[in-house]
Amino acid sequence: MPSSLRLLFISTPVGPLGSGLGGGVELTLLNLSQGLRARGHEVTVLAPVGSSLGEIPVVEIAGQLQPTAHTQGRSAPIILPSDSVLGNLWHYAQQHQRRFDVIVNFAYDWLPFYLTAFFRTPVAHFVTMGSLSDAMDGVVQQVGQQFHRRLGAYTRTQAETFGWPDSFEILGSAIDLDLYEFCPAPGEALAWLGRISPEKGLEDALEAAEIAQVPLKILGKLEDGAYWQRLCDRFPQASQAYVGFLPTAELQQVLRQCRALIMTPRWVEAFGNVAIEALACGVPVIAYARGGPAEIVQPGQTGWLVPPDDVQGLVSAIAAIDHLDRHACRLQAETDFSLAALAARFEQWFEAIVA
Ligand code: HBI
Repeated sequence: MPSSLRLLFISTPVGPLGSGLGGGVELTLLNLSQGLRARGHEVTVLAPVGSSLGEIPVVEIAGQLQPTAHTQGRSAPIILPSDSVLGNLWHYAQQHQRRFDVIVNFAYDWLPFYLTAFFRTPVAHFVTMGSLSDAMDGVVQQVGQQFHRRLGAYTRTQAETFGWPDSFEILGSAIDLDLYEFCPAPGEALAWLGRISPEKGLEDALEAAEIAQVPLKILGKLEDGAYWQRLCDRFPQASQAYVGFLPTAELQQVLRQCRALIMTPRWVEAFGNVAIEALACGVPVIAYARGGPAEIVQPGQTGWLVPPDDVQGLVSAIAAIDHLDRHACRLQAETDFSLAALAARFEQWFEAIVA
């Protein structure tokens, strides 16, 4: 049994854990903390005030939330609000670093990467999105060049967006499969799941469902109100299709009844946790062949891959859902995306860093 590691996980500064603002990172942090504690490691999580993470204890840090990186442009300057929670998180880490064997950063922000060289305790970075800005690319590359095996990513496609994928450990993702109940016989509706924000391309799913004359259920955090208003103006059925931002238990109750999940990412989705949530319920995935979903979907078995931004391609895939095998979907989730598999991959990464 490998020795127990003392791990400090530092969360995203864009919102408290549980608010949905942190997107996939919230699920990753919860699943990883649970999986690593089950393997006997000591996990401490640092996050903004108001955070909750299941039964995992969280040290809450005050300060102003960070604006989201995914809405800035490539040449966006690095900004830090006054009394930034990001700065306060890393001040706490600096003060307490001796209590830990590895400090793991989950923020997609410049400061933690820049601070790597200033810490005695090894700092590792789980990169949660693809390349978004020149400033971030620069500091991520700096860590990749100055330190060995300190960068982790969900998928190789995501790592490739930075241009030097070999510097990244590819760690995939996972979900707690016990929370998702297989459904052999779904209803009529399709599902769309995710932060309602332009880079997720919800309009294509609405258009494809309209053409295919199939009902669509929309679930997720209503992050960009103006964007949602534009969607409702263009698709009057959108507002009653919106089910809400549900906790996992309720979410999977709706998701498992659906014939397929539609994923329409405009950007390189780093992973697409929603894809494995669907597979765990036996729900096949129809996705643009872009980013993480392209590495998850097994075409003709557990879903269909569609040329990016091709709405007609989505319609054809919707017509071919019945060729897919719902049991194969659940099986893939159990084989590749269990908590135990994820924790083992991260444990291996941390052991290599500490060695
Ligand atoms: N933006 N500045 C910033 N920092 C983050 O950690 C961050 C973000 N935008 C989105 C985000 N994290 C999460 O949704 C990731 O899971 C994608």
